[in-house]
Amino acid sequence: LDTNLSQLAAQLRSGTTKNQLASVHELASAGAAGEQILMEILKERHSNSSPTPVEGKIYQALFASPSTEVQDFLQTHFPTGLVPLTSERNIDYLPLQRLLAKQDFLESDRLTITLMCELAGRDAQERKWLYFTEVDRFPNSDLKTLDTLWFIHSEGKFGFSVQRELWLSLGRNWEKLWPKIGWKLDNQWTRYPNAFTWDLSAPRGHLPLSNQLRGVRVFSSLLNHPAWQS
Ligand code: UYC
Repeated sequence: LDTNLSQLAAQLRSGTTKNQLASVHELASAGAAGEQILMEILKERHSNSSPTPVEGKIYQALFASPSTEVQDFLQTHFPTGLVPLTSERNIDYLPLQRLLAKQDFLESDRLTITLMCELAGRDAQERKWLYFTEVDRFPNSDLKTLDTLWFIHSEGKFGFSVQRELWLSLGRNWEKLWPKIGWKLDNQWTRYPNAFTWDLSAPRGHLPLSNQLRGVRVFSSLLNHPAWQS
């Protein structure tokens, strides 16, 4: 094995998170030998614990590979991805897993809104937006599934739990949160959809979006949900 590749493998096994993410990137551009290492490490890391952004990034790198061997590996070991797609209301999160796996954050954001309306029930599905009372009744497991999918496929940048953590760190102050997550710039609301940033150059907590047109109650219910207490 090439020394450079072994160094990258070692860095991926024991470096800081930042270095691990960087080595995934480099291994992914090192051809079949690099992919082999990524497949091995994904298998050994995934067995015990809940998935992390490093595993999410390895999965994404392999997901983008044209190699049939790599695609067969993913299909065999991770047919629905890394996150258990748990739902208490029979929601199918696989299409969202696919969009996030290919880093299509704009379509992932749209689908997340659609899935949450589905989760809320028939009325919300027709209305196409949520009441905060519906959000309060969301099952913990479904919110955690959504959050973990966003979190591990964004290098740990996106997801409701990231937004919640920022909001708490700002003393629960919405006006401080908006510029922090890029939803307001120079005291102007960011315009949907084109003024938002649909890639990982976005600030932490930028996605998923929550429309503020009808006020902050829905977003407040999302960030205050009991799902994040446990
Ligand atoms: N939009 O400005 N937004 C829409 C955001 C506001 C507005 C959708 C986020 C401010 C209208 C999403 C921000 C505002 C529509 C978001 C933002 C406003 C719309 C699609 C920064 C005017 C057309 C899903 C906080 C000053 C639809 C959906 C409608 C749509 C997200 C206007 C995801 C994060 C206060 C007119 N905006 N939205 O909910 O409902 O429709 O009429 O937040």
